[in-house]
Amino acid sequence: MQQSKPKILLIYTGGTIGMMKDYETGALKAFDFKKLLKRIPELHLLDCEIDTVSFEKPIDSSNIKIKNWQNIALIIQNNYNSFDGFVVLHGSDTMSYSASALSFMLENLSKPVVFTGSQLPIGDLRTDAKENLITAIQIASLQDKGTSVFNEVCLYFEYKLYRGNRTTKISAEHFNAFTSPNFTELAESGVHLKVNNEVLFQSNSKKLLKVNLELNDNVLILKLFPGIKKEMLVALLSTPGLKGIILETYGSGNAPNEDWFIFELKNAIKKNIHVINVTQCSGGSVNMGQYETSQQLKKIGVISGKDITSEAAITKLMYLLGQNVSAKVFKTIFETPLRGEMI
Ligand code: ASN
Repeated sequence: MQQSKPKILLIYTGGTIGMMKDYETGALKAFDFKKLLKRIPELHLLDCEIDTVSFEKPIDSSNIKIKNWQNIALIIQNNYNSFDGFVVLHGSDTMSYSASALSFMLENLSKPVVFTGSQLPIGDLRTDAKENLITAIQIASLQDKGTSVFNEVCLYFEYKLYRGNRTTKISAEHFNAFTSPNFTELAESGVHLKVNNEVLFQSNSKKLLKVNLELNDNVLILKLFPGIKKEMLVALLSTPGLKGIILETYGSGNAPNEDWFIFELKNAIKKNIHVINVTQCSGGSVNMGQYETSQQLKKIGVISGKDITSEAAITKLMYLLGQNVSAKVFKTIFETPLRGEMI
């Protein structure tokens, strides 16, 4: 008996992949999806069934908002039982944020959700879009004894498949636009697709998919720099409604240990504003207490982001706030890996 082909849902949100030059301004603008598909006749040659759905108005990913993440999550929820895998076509600028957000929103995922896009539009002769799209679809279709090989939110770009919430965009020029500084690739595409089986996320497949739509965006990221002034910190921390802040610190989680700095942070924590320590280094982990310049942070209750990316940290913060996690356990839960986003 012939086995049925895997069914893949292609979700088009926008991004360079589907852009064309505006005749008047010369700037790249998101384009109609149907016309985009006509440019890739190769899709018909793939050994899977592909269905497509598009954002009503495709966007440049610099315009992405929580409501767009909710839209993607709802599309996946509504089609979850009818498809074997999902490919999300997305602009590369904020793809790591979106992949991170979706990893938290989609709990107990047992099917692949693969984000991809490109640096050049699909209509460009030298485009990187075709390879990215075709391999992303093959990855989403990959099965072993009838079950999906990948059960997590991934990001595929330029021959590498990454855990989505471990990635960051590093180049506005190279086709190799992403990296995953603290976690090895899930797979690499060469003559063969080499899957790194030992590192794949093991979901509890007995549990049903739970879609968490609530995210709280009363959050901000503050990157420290030598010379940061008290007035700036005070102004940021008194933002009305602020619930949490990602503090991008130096090295292994170090910050100025001047009295005013520690005092303002301590004050914020007292007011139930969560402060998370994430390193501005592209690799490595926060280790509060290693230096004198991080001992105080630890003492006043700053949360360790360990080796998390800023993209995953800010979306994890939005997610946990959206879940109304109580102040008592917030630190413990934040410091626990939920979707493989930290050690
Ligand atoms: N500005 C584009 C976007 O993020 C960049 C890209 O897709 N390469 O939508």
